[in-house]
Amino acid sequence: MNNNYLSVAPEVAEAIATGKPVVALESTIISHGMPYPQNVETALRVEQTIRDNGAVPATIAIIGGKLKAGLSREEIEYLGVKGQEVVKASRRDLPVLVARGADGATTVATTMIIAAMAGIKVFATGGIGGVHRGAETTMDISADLEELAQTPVMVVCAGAKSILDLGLTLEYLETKGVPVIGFGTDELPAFYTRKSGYSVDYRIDTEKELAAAFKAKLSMGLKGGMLVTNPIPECYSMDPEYINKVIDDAVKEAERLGIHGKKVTPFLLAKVAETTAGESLASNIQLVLNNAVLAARTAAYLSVR
Ligand code: PSU
Ligand code: MN
Repeated sequence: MNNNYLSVAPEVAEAIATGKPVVALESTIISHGMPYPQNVETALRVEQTIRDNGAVPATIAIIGGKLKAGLSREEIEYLGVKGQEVVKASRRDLPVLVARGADGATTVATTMIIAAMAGIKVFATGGIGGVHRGAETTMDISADLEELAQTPVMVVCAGAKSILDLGLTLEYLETKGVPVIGFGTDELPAFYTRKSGYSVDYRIDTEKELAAAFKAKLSMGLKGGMLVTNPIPECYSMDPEYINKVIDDAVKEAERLGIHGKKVTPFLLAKVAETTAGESLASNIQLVLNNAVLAARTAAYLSVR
């Protein structure tokens, strides 16, 4: 594949060319996932954490129609200040945004696409999109799942929030042939909490083995990625009863207001953050940092040639 739209930051390009570990980061979490200024502070802290763990960070976004792998501090600040005004860009948004020279904050799906174009194999985030509750009538299933089925990037997350139907999300991933790994756990973590009641496909306890499994997948030419779910550290996890009640209320309110399409996830995220008065935000920040550490260390094993 060759395209004139991809723009890889010099530091990232150098790392890829010389086989140094690189970790991709998404930008919807900056524009739509957290409020300003915590979004910018967190994005910069996550980048620093990746550096502290021996890898080069590549935050991904669409700026002026360019698919950027590696943003400057100013570009991160720009996306953070514009917040929800930036277009949330999933796979289907790419053609028009690029042709128009517009900006876009990349979801998990789009970040995977651009990471793969740049040659980056590991990506750290907070939560992924999935099958929404009630999807049997709304058909609201995140494009993130289709991307995991076709694009060769390892996504390190803290599981999925119960704004989704976690059982249906796992069924969908199984159908699509996406391995769901629990890092140090047999149970799928549910973002704010370490437990969900659902099992992962495999438990893996070391970064080295995570890398080995993904290398095997790539070597066999099996298309698609791998989902690594990393539980939030115990001390930052939230009370499941409390957070699940907050999420249930947010889902009901979204239904009542008739929110649909791409607005659903940002609406639910904002509602939960608002109701919990920042408590969930603190957990959210910590779990992203935790995932950044795991992704950076795993990328080191993947970059050994
Ligand atoms: N879930 C979270 N935090 C997020 C998102 C999801 O807990 O920030 C964002 C991610 O960018 C994800 C996107 O890729 O929302 C999914 O949106 P949708 O459900 O519309 O596909
Ligand atoms: Mn959707």
